[in-house]
Amino acid sequence: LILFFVLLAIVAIWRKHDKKSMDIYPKHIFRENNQEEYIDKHGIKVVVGHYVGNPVNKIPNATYDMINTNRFNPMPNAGKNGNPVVIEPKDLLEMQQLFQINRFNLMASDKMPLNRSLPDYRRKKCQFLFGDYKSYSKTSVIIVFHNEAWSTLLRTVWSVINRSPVELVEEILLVDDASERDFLRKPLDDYISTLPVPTKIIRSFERIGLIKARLKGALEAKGEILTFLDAHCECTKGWLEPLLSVIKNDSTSVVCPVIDIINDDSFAYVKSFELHWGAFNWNLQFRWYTLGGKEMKLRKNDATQPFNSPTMAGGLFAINKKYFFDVGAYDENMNVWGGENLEMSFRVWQCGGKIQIAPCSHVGHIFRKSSPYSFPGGIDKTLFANLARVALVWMDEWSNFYFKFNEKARQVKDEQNITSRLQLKNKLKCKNFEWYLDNIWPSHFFPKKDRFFGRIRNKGQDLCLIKPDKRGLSNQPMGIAKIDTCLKDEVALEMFVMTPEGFIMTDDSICLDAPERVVIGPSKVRIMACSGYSRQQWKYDKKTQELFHLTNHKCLDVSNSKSFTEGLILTDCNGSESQKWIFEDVPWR
Ligand code: UD2
Ligand code: MN
Repeated sequence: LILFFVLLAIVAIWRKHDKKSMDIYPKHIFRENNQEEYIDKHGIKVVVGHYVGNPVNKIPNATYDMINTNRFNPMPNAGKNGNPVVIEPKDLLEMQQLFQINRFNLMASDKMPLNRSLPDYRRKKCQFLFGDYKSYSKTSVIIVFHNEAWSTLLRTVWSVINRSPVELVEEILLVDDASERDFLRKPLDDYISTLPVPTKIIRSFERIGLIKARLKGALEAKGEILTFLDAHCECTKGWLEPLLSVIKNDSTSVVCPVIDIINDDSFAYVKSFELHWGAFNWNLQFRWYTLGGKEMKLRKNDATQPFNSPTMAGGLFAINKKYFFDVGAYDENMNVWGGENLEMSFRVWQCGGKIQIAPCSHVGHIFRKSSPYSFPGGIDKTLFANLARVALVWMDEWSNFYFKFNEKARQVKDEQNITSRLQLKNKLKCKNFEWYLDNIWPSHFFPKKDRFFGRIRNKGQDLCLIKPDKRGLSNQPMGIAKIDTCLKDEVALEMFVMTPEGFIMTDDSICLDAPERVVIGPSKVRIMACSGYSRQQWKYDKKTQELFHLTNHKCLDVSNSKSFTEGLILTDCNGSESQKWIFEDVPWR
């Protein structure tokens, strides 16, 4: 009997041990090539799928071996100083094959050392602003990843180690969202244990998505500040001090660096414009805008000060840990990818905090044209459900506006249980969306009650004013103003807003624009970035149905001359049908 129990105990211990050794790493599955399509936050149609070759260009699929092997093989000078990586012609086919895996040039990345050099991208003045950095709170740097490449992941880590003051980094936390690569298991554990900064890997066994992965990291973080990064970034000199300095002065400020571009093909580091801020369009897609002329002037003397941004891109930011949890962390019912950046932006602003960009802080990020991973549950159940939650919780009656033009979000909106998020909103006494629009983004283009919203139809031709990029004519949102067949359904693509000041605009912050000075003969009318200048102001006469330019008093007309094919023109008012415009209200409230 004793022998039997001893045997049982041994078996139990052995099984426990075995289970443990199996459980250290997430499950390893390779899925089928499942492709999905969606419109990304830059408005581009994106195919999500798995290592699919391009049959048109005869690029074969990436092989299992390519996907699961770490091919990091650095050459000391590749990518040096932020320069592009050169690939030899004999390697081009393999390069394209490897590109499928992460949807960036993996071969180029694998040629670059983990600590490639980069110039100091800051303005001179930035170098002298943070002398007291030792008094700032320490940060945990949290990097979440799913199937990231070895070289990009560890280059991110090394850029943190090499370019941050040691006094300010408490630890680096890598959160593995159920990656399926052998080299991200034991080899990564072993590598991490050799790093000079305390670095830990937190593993999720199930695919939980980047939102819950970040939450997991935040819960384990020891630092007073949390700094989140995507797993394919490169921090540049002096990136951290400006972020932590803002939080030292105001613990309710969520601070983002300037996000520079690491070219997805050449891995060249491209500095981006410092004074960009974030907002969003009618489809709740994140958009960058440029600081307006007035604000620019204000900043002429000092372009190093942090400035407010209505929304953030989402991946790169620092936040006080206590504030992160006080203000509601993340919505735990958001899955996989997308929408969390707007959710956090609306929440922080409406509930008393700020989103800011610190122009002295530069971090590079690989922007990809498509997504390398699957969306478990499908895009409709993930991305659009996330966006539906954003709208339901934070946009009040404005959510109707979003749902009216976004069928996919409309279809999943009734399934959402948002009770706990509404309780949070209540508890924090958050302001409403209208307040946010009026105060945080006064130049927004949403159809408030004081303005016209709908279609603008030409009476003579029975055609509608369109955005230049409608119907895939080009990806340029700007160009000559045109009219085209009015669509049967009410589609956001052909909707315009006319403000009380006379700006006729649409959601990419583009406005109907014509030269101010009166010229002889007709002049072209364009759709251009809204400038706030009088050349974009119009007046509509309901009686005559004429739409005329506020300063030169000419009428908007349809061109019939060859040199102005298709385009709209400004010409002397003559009462003809082609100068008559019908403003068709589209109700949405
Ligand atoms: C942007 C953000 C990203 C996130 C996303 C919207 C920047 C530069 N990037 O898109 O941080 O806010 O918009 O949700 O602002 N990941 C997981 N599990 C997943 C999917 C992704 O861990 O299921 C990781 C991924 O490995 C990466 C990070 O999450 O490190 C962001 O994903 P991305 O790079 O595909 O997102 P991106 O840059 O297109
Ligand atoms: Mn990214």
